[in-house]
Amino acid sequence: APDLLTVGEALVSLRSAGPLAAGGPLTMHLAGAESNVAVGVARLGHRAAWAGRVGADEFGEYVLRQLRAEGVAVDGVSRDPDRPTGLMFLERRTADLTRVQYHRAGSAGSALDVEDLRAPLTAGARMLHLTGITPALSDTARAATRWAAEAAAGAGIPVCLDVNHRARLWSRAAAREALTPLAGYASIVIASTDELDLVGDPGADESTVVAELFRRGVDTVLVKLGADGARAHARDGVRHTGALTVTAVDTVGAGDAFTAGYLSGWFDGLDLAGRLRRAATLGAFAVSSPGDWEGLPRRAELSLLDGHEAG
Ligand code: KDG
Repeated sequence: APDLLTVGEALVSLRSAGPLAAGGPLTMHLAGAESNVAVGVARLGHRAAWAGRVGADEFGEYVLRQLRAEGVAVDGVSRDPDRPTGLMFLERRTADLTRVQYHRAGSAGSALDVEDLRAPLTAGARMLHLTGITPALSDTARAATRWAAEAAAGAGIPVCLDVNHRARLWSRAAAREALTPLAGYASIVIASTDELDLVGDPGADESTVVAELFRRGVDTVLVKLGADGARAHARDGVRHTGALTVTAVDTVGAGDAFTAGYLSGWFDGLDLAGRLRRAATLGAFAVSSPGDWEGLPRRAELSLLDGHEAG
């Protein structure tokens, strides 16, 4: 069984270095929060598997080639002969602003179904990673995510829920309705400050949301603070980590890198401080190199950013 099993939609991302409306060259990349996490974990030498659906098209072939090249197991992937692989366009609108457009409605990945996840879940894993993107894709994908969380929790596989709110896909109210019950199956919940109310009561402050998640069985709540680092709430207290001081060139994928680093530390049996440090290190690699995941470190490269810790 792999260390990590993650489930979701992998996309082909067509990136433009300038405004899309002005045209110009697009470059083709693998994208998808869950597959980004799988790549990050696999680069550090852990066994990672990604399960989901891609089209029986060239884009699906490309997604599988990229994942295989990164050492991510794809035995649990279904090819859908009737639906295309989802696409997204990512434009650098200005030096500081990137914008995303999805072409994923009706995609192979959005047709994810419980049946797609039975075999991967039966194979087991040390950790199941889910994001709040997948339940936004369709009714069947929402049911499949819920089923996977319940099946994993029932089989003693800890679940990491990475909220990842995508405002282009659904409203905050719809997200809250789906994600709050999902959080009840999780051991680890990862959210940015503005996402906490999607796994708790609207308007509740951080400590209230965290206390309620603990009451429902969550062990660790990681609150991402962007350039200010992250705060980890564990049952025995709160710990803060600063972000590393690096030059940010592309923040897309930073959250996925943070999650991959945290989970890698967990697989290595590191204590909370060590897990947070690795999470911050991977986040720093992601923001200071172009691409969602291309710049993530291999294990021997983890120490490259030593000395970049904030004071
Ligand atoms: O987490 C980075 C993602 O935004 C990107 O890879 C695509 O999964 C994606 C999404 O739904 O936005």
